[in-house]
Amino acid sequence: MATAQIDRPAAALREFTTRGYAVVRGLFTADDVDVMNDHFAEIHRTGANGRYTHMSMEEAGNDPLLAYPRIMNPHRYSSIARDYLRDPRAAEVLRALFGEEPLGVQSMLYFKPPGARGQAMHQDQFYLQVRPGTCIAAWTALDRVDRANGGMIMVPLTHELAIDCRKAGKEGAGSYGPNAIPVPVPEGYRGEAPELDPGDTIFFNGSLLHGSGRNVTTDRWRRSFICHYVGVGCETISEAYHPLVDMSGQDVVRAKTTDGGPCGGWVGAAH
Ligand SMILES: O=C(O)CCC(=O)C(=O)O
Repeated sequence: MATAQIDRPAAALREFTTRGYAVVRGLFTADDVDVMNDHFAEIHRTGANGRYTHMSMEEAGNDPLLAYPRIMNPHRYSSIARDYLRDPRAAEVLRALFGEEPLGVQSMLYFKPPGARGQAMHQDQFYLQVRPGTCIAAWTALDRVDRANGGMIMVPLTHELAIDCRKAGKEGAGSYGPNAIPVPVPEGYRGEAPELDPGDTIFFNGSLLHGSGRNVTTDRWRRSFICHYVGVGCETISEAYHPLVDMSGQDVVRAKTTDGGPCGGWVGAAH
């Protein structure tokens, strides 16, 4: 008897449209996860010709995030990261969610070792400043992820709300960086923490409120590869996201705005 094929992009679109985010199980294989983990460990070890720096645990005063800071935009110098940014399996889902061709604008690898602080609640569009429309993130688990090791907290339906624009510079409790902007969960909304296996990907709308807690385990890392995308119809985007990359791997030009900044980082402009 023939088994019914699951239409992955269509299922993701239904969930994404109604809730603001969709979990796609097994988007990447165990082999893909091994390739990514090995490659990002190599960047950490070698420094990628000065493009990535970190402290030893001793220099870092045992702060795991200083010893293992995130790797920003490895797709700009690593063909492995660039190939995963434009992976056909992710692109197929993104085409359904955007309703048009996607362009990659950012990649990040978070190591999030045991003890590492989480990321204050925020909306990505605050940083990317995409016009028209918004961005979509594809957040791929590279370890088994749950609340204890600092899994993502997603607040369904908040993608329908305006961007909460507050001034940067306030320390977010338990946050990655000193300049995080904690956005409170609005009344009537509730965060949820999807449990993920390595290779599962969360696709989420740029307006969706999300963040993560501290990794409170003593022995479980929470590595993740995160890419941000816009639709091909994007006209302007924050200057931190250039050049854009199309799904054939070519750089693409769009107008720059001086608003925004790297995701989760310093935003100089007052909003
Ligand atoms: O991985 C995390 O803990 C946070 C990631 C995040 O907030 C983002 O990609 O926008």
